[in-house]
Amino acid sequence: MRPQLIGIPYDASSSFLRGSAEAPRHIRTALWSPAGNSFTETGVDLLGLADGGDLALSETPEQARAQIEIGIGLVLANGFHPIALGGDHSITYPILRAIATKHSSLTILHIDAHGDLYDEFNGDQYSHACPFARIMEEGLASRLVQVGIRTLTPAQHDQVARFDVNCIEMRHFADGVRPLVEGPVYVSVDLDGLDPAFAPGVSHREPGGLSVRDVLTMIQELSGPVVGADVVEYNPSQDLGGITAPVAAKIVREIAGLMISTRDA
Ligand SMILES: [Mn+2]
Repeated sequence: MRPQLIGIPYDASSSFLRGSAEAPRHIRTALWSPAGNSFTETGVDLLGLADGGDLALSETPEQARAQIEIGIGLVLANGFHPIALGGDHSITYPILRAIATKHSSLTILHIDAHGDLYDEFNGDQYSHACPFARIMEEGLASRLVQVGIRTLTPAQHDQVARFDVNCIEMRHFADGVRPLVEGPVYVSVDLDGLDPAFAPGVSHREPGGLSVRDVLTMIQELSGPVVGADVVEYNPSQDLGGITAPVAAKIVREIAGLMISTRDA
């Protein structure tokens, strides 16, 4: 499978702090930094990894969503599997609208401190707190597996039940519960799923989270083809010494390696 990076510099649906629109170029810089080399941990050379650049996006959320859906559709039409560099987490909904046209049965592996399942947040159904409610309502995925969650409210517990989400809360992950994911999978990584000790450059720091190694292991152990992915919510304005960009890049790197080493279906 051929992955292609695609930058999605959009943060207008953030509920607290903006800044994640600046993330794509920082992630690319970290990915190709001469501090490292072009190989994944599993020995895949990423030299020549396709990069579609950044989408040009409107500040108007409705227009931006349409532009993201079209942009991802073009990545797919060109025969690539997208790895989206966010941006805030609202981008996952229009991405999945495009992906779902190609895959009738898809599991989403969603790594996050937050469920992002609100029916609406501050009056906005398309807030970065809501994408997985929209995705599940529209049937864009057949199964949603969440890992690292540690902020569920009663309203979100109701949504977990409504959409039959396999929600592995962080306290249960810490007890050894691990996701079982089979078949085609879309991977959505919100960097605030990691502990702020590993990834402080996020808008919503939530202590008590995953390690970088926890996330890499989950990615490397996926058995089904990864048909698309996003790495979202990196906020360079909140980072400390730029340590979060290499974390985002490392996750992108291992996802890309896994795609490259997977045969096309
Ligand atoms: Mn989050």
